Amino acid sequence: MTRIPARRAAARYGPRCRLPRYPLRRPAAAAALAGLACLLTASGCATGAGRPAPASHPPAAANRPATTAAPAPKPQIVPEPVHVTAGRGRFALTPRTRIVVPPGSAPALTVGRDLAGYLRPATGYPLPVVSGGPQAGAITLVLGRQAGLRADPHGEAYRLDVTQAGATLAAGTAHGLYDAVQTLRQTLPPWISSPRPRPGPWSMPAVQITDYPRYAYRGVMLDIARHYEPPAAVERLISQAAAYKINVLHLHLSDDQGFRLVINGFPRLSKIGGQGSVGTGGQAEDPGGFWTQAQYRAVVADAANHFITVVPEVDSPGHDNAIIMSEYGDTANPRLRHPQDIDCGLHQPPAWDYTEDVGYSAMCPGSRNTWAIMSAIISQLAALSPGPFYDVGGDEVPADVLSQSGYASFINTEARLVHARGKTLMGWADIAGPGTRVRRGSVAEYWQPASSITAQEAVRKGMKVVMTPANHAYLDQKYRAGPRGNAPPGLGQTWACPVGCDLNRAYDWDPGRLVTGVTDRNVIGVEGAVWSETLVNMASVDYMTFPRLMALAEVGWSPAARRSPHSAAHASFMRRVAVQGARLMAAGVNFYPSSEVAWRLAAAGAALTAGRHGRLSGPVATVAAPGLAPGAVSATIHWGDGTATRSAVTGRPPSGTVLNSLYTVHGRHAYARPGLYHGTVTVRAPGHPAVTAPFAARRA
Ligand code: TNX
Repeated sequence: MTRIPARRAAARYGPRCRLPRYPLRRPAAAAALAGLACLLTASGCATGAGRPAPASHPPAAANRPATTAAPAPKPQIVPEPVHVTAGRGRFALTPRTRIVVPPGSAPALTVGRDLAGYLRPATGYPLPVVSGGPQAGAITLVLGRQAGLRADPHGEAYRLDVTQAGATLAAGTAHGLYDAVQTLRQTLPPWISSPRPRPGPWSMPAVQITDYPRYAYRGVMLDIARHYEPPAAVERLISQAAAYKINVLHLHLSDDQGFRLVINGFPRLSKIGGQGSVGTGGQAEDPGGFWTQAQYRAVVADAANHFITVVPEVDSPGHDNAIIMSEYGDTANPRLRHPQDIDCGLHQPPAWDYTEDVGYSAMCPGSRNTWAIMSAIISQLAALSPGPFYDVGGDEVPADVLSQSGYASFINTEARLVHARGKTLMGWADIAGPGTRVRRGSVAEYWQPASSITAQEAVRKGMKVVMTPANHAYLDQKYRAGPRGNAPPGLGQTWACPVGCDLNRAYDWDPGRLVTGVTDRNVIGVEGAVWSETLVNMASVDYMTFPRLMALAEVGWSPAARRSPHSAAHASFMRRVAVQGARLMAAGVNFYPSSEVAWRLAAAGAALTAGRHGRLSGPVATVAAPGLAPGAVSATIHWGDGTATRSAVTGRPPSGTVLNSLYTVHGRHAYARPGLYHGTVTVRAPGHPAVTAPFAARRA
C-alpha cells in the first residue's frame, strides 16, 4: 500500500477521513496481559465531605412511606445492570432516614458522605451518615467480601437491595460501593438531581441488583486545546460522567491551536501557547486560556473523588504547533540552545494556523531542545497525575512531514521517558506503526474507521486497546448532517459520520468484535472523544456529549448483547434513556433531545401556602419536557378540594442547541376552608404518556 499524506488522503476521502500511515506488516503473536485492571484501580479514592443540608424542608406529609406491597416497577438504569429483579413495594426516604456505614471504615464513610451529598440538595433532608450495622429504615453500606458477588477482576462489582424496610449497598471495594450509589440515585425520581429542594416524594421501588462492568476502562476524552475550558466546566462534566459509571477522563491538553497547562521552566508554553483557539480571530468567543498546575491537581483530585482516573495527553510529535510557536523563539531560556531546530513541520519558519487543518506540524526527534521541552512536560504531568497512564498522542503525522523512522524514533524516545516516570504508555493507535518499540501492555486507542490496521498492529505488539472508533465514539460528530441537520450548522463535524451519528450509532456496536483479530482479550474498554474544534462552550460540549455518552457507558459496562435496532436490548436502552432527559434537565445539563428517543415527561409539585381568603396564585409544578416547546405541553390541576382547572405551561423554549429550560405550571385558586390539601398536577403532551405529580397546599 502506498503511503498517503494526510492532506491528500483528505482530498480523496473527504475532509476529515484519515488513512493509516503504514502498510500492514509485522508478525508475532498477541498475548493477553494481566494487570491493567489493577493499574486502573490504583487511582485511589480521596475523601469527599457531604454538602450541608439546605435549611428548608418540604412538608413531610407529601412524603409518606408506602404501606402496600404492590409489585414494584423495574427501575430504569443506565448503564443496564447485569441482573435486576423487581421486588414488591417501595422504600421512601424521610427527614429521619440515616445512612449507615460500617464502623471504622474510612473508605465506606467517604462513599456514605458522597451519597448524602447527592441526596441532600433535592430532598432537603439531613441524612446523617452514622456508623453501625445494617438498620431497618436506613440506607446501609456494607464493604468487604460479599457472598454471592463473584470475584470481579475490576473491583467494581456491587449489590443493591431495596426492600420496603430499607436499602443496602454492598461491595468488595469503595469503587464498587460508589457504583452502587450511582445506581441508587437512578432508582429515585429524576428531581433527585436538582441542586435545590424539591418536594418529593422520594421513594425507590423495591429491587435486587447484582452488577459489575464488562470493561475496566470506560472513558470520556475532552479536548480543551482547540477551545479552552476552565477547570469548573470540566468538573461539571466529571460529575455528570460519573453518574453513568464513566471512570476515566482523558484530557487532551495540547494541540496545534493551544497549550493549556503551566509547565515550570517553560512559561511561554502557557503564556503564548495558551492564548489561541480554533477560529481565533475567535478571540471574542474564546480568548483561550490555561490551567495552573494547582488547578490541574484540583481537577485530578475532583476526578478521584468521583472514582475517575485522569489520563493526561500532550499530543506529539504532530499536532504540536502551539508548542513550536511558543518555544521556537525562546532563546533566553537557559534550558534551550538555538531552539529553532525543534520545528520539523511544513512551515519554516512556523506560523500560527487557527483553522481546523491538521497534519502540518511536527517536532524534530533529533533536536536536544525538543527533548528538553518534552521531558519537562512528561515528568511534570506524570508527577501531577496519579493514574497509571501517560498519553503521548502520536496521531496524524503524515509521511511527508516526518519520515517513518523519524516518527518511530520520536515515539520510542517518548516511551522511555514515560516508563522512566513509572507510567504505562498510551497513545492513538498510530503509535503501534512500523519501527515503534512499545512495551507489551502499552495502550493503543483505536480511532480510525477507514482502516483497522492500526488496532491489529497494536495487538501484534502485545498492546492493549481502548476502542474509540470515530464513527461510533467521536462525540464531536453531528447527530444529523445535511440540510435538516442539528442547529447551528457550524456545530459538529461530519468526516466520520457523513449522514450524522445519532444515539443509535453510539449504541449499536461491540468493542470486542469491531476489528477482526481484536477481541476482548485485547480490549480494555471504550472512550467517547469530545473534540472541540466546533465546540466553543460547555453548553455545546454537553449537547454533543449527552445522550451519546450514556450509550458508550452501556457499551463499556453492560454485558455484550445484540444491540441492533429492533433488538430487545435496543428497545430497553431507548426506554431507559427516555427518563434520563428529565434527570439532566433537573441537574441543569444541556443535551440533544434525539428523535430516536421517546422522551418521558416528568413533573414535580410545589409546596403551597394560601394567603388571604384562601387564595393562592403561582407555580404549582415544574415540568421537564425534553425536546418540546412549552406550548406543546398542557396541564390539569386537581386542587385536592374536588375542583380542577386546566393550566398553561410556560417557560423558555429551546433555542438552537440550548435546551435546558424547565417549564412551570402556574395555578390560581381559592380554598374555601382551612386545611391541608393534597392536590395533583397532570401534565400531557401529544404522543407522550401523561404524568401526575402530587403537591400540597395549606390554608391556615
Ligand atoms: C481526528 S482522532 C483527530 C483530532 C480531531 C478529530 C476531529 C485523532 C487522533 N485525531 O485531531 O480533532 O479527528 O473529529
